Amino acid sequence: MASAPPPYYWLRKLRSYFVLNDRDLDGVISREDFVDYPVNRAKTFLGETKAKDLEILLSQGWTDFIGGDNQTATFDAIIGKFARTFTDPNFSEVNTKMAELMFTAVDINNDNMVTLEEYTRVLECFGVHPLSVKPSFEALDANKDGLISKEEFIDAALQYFQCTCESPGALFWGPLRA
Ligand SMILES: [Ca+2]
Ligand SMILES: [Ca+2]
Repeated sequence: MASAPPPYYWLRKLRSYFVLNDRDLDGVISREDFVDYPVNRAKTFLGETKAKDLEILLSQGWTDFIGGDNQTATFDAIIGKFARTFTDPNFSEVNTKMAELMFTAVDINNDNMVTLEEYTRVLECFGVHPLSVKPSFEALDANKDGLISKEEFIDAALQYFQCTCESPGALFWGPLRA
């Protein structure tokens, strides 16, 4: 079966996600890059409980979306995993579950809403500069009430990993980097 090359804008988001996570710029994402770096920062920025939530989420993410059983993942390997969005009807469901888990980690005070401060602290765990967070927050806040609801958060995550054209969710992980 012939398959079309992945759409440019979708690839650009995946490239940005890769660049964000390749902490030591060696061209592969290791488990240390993907799990240990943000979890260690989360202990400072989010506290031990949310750092643990994040560790569970990212370990699951590593297995399902990034490295699988391997210790490192190349960009092509990751593209292969995320390209399931074009072939696997259950991909949305898996992605939604991950986004729900992430919302739990992001909602630091557990009031079911994410504030700019919470989102800033979480993205800082991933190495996004605080000054870069506000445009993302505003993009994700679809109803413009100054808060990100669980639904808005999940929508944006699905847009990031599944939309092939430009959408507000492209800023889910901060500004595009590639
Ligand atoms: Ca909150
Ligand atoms: Ca909102």
